Amino acid sequence: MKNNIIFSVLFCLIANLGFSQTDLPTDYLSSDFHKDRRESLRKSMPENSVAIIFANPVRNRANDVDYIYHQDPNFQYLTGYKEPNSVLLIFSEDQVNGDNNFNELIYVQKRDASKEMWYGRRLGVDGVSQKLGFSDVYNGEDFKNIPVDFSKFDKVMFKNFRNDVRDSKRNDADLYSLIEQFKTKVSYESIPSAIPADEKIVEVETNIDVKTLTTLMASLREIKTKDELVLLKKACEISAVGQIEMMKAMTPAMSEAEIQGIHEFVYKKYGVEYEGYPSIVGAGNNGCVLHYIDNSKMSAGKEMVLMDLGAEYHGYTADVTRTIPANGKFNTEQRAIYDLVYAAQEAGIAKTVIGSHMRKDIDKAGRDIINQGLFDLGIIESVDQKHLYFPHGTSHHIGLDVHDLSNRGLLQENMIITVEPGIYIPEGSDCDEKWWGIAVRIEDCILVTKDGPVNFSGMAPRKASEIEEVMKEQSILNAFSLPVLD
Ligand SMILES: [Mn+2]
Repeated sequence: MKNNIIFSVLFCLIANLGFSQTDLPTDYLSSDFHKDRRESLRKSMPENSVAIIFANPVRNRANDVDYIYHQDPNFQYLTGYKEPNSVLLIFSEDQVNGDNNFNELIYVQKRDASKEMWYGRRLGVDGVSQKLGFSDVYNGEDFKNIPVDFSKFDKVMFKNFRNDVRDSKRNDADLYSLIEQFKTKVSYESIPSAIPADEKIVEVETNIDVKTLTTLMASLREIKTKDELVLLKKACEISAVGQIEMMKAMTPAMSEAEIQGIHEFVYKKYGVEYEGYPSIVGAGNNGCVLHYIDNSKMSAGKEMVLMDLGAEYHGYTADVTRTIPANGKFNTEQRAIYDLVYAAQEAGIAKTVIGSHMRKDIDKAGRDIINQGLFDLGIIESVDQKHLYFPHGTSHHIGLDVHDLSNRGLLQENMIITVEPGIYIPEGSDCDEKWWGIAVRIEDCILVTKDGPVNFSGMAPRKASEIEEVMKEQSILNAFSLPVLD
């Protein structure tokens, strides 16, 4: 009882004084944007269907510390709600419940004075209805009484579960409970993919569909709206500025971690919330590990440093890579490989136009150049030789995910993709050892427009000679000296 009084007082403080939110960014996507996206999804849904989208789970880092929460991108796209433990339902047609008609429902985290004191403000039912523009909002604990009979729909569409969500016990409105309650309501145990392979003898009649929703969401998300492009452009430009500042600041004594820190410092100066993926900074041979995130080498020395980082601005992430010589000047071998990758990227960017195919056109254009070049340099024995020096594809969409959802058809206006050829020659490769430890990737974010490709990250130099010019500039960061510690 005493606790309740304390919490009530706290709640008033939190609601009225302590968390009055002022001086926030003013360029978040509006509730109208999210509402419009829900309308578009609804229009694309099959007749008599319902789509169910769950929030992302909270992930534990260790003991009582969780990883920073990141919303499920589909959920984010359709709602703008950033909290966990919630579920959204979108119906293809109006549903009737007594005298209430609805075509969408959202169940959200309940307000809780003590939790909010520790972890920050929750929007709650009122906040979600006022700020996010939903008219039918409920607390998660009401989900078990949802006024919906799922058996009457032709299709109940959701993304299949991975069964990796923790049960926090004691809470019947956490994500685990919402999912378990949902599974019971839709007779989830009867769908073929939920049954162990050796028991799949009888074809089961079910209205559950765990495939279509992803396709529908991809059709929406792969074409960016005007509002999304504003945020993506900003994310790309900030990432490019990070690259430029790092080119100026680079010295052979710098560690991979310090280089990472300079990029991320620039991001924060611009109000970026996160990195869109763990930052990759690999000097020399480390650059050959495609997703190298240890960033633990103590000094870059005479190597080239591959820097693949992306600012995530209001949910939208860039993906930009530059590879630069730590001492400011490419040596002969570094320059030969660099120029080859540059030529491949130029060819790929030129093909980033309406009607192109990411693999058959963009990737092929660059790969042909790289194969010919590796042959000319004597690194491979024929242009058709199978090799692992360019082991990844050239392009992917970017957006709320760094590898954004897409149906991978032909390019259309307002799609935005990366063009990122690379050459990686690990130590011990079957070629002259003068090439060993050279790794180059150049990556930009290219918008497809009626007037051809637009490079959102083009502010950061890509040409070898231009990189060397920028690296001659001084950086204020070189004067930043800290005490030596034992
Ligand atoms: Mn990429």
